[in-house]
Amino acid sequence: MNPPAAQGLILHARMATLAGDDGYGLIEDGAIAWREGRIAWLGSTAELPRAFDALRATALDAHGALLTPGLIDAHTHLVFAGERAHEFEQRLEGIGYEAIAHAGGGILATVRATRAADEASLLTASLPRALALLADGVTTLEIKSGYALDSEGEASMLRVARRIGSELGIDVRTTLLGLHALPPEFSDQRADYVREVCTQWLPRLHAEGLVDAVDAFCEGIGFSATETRQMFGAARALGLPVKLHADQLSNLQGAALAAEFGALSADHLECTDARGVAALAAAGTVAMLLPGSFYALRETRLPPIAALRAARVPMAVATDLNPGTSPLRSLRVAMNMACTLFGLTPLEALRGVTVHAARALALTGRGRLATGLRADLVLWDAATPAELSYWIGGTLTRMVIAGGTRVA
Ligand code: DI6
Ligand code: FE
Repeated sequence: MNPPAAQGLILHARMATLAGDDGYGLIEDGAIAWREGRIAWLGSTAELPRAFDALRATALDAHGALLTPGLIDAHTHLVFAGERAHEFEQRLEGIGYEAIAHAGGGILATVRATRAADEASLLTASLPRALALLADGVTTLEIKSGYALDSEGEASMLRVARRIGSELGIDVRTTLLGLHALPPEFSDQRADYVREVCTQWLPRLHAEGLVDAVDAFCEGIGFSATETRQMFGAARALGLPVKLHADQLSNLQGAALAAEFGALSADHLECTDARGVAALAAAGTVAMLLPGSFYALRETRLPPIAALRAARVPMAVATDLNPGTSPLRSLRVAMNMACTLFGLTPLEALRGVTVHAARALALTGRGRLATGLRADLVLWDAATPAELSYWIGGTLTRMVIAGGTRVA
């Protein structure tokens, strides 16, 4: 027998619908009804149609609390084994992130730990991180591979990512990040590694249904623009969307490269220049801001927020949750950092984890509250939308609903 259809009704909420091109789209004293996992009606509680009377018996009275769409964390690396607290200590002693990487630490330290873990322990290690995001209001989550760097291990990471979605009842989008670091067995054989990822792993993992998009770490300590281009060409040939770790530690013109391939998003952008901003604007590529790594690395170069804003480039905000540069388990804290460190307004931060984050994952049916969209909803212990960026830490969610079903 089928499980009962995911339906429900919330009354007397202050709803930030984020409908429209700007603003919160507030509905005061609002009601929202959903059936079969989709929003069936929303509007003023006083105007709720009789057709929804049957849902009234089990309706929830929000007593004026804030209701928003489920949050979307569109850039994470949360599947991995081990931790890198020792590198945190090293950086506090003044050793740089790039120096640690050159000495065999950094991403490759997590590769060693992840390769040593079996799939079950990888899931056990990763689930609590996803759960922390969920408890904080995240109902859609992107997870990248890139800590196994061999074909079978990357497949395991992506399967664990999918499994996290089914275990927690939230939607997980997977990204193949084969070009994250050069694995030791390929040192001095860069070209062979890139060719293998493009011509062997990608088609295979794609055929297994494990890849929703392709990413690369285009960086001095990562992969060059030429290598990234090769990867993007292979992805586009399979019809897969691309995105890019662009211009974080150095300006390799990653933003322009991402735009050239019609990337969904260009991520980081601390070193992006005017040319990169113009290219993003022309291509309609989302600027994915990751203040967690900026904070953890104690960066001083800010992404070009004013230029992005002026060029009307949509700005998303994500945690970049990873063991090295952003051990950040809360998307709301990322929103706070986006405001405090990058100068976003709380409105921009909220649109950045809803409307614009949905766009960065090519998901059109969520990120806002409107009839027909997925019933991904969060009821908050807050009265105003700015509070979501204002409070730092602690739990603010009262109820989290994904696809019409309560998940937290
Ligand atoms: N994303 C990444 O892939 C790298 N930086 C970032 O923002 C590094 C991840 C790591 O050090 O494990
Ligand atoms: Fe990242």
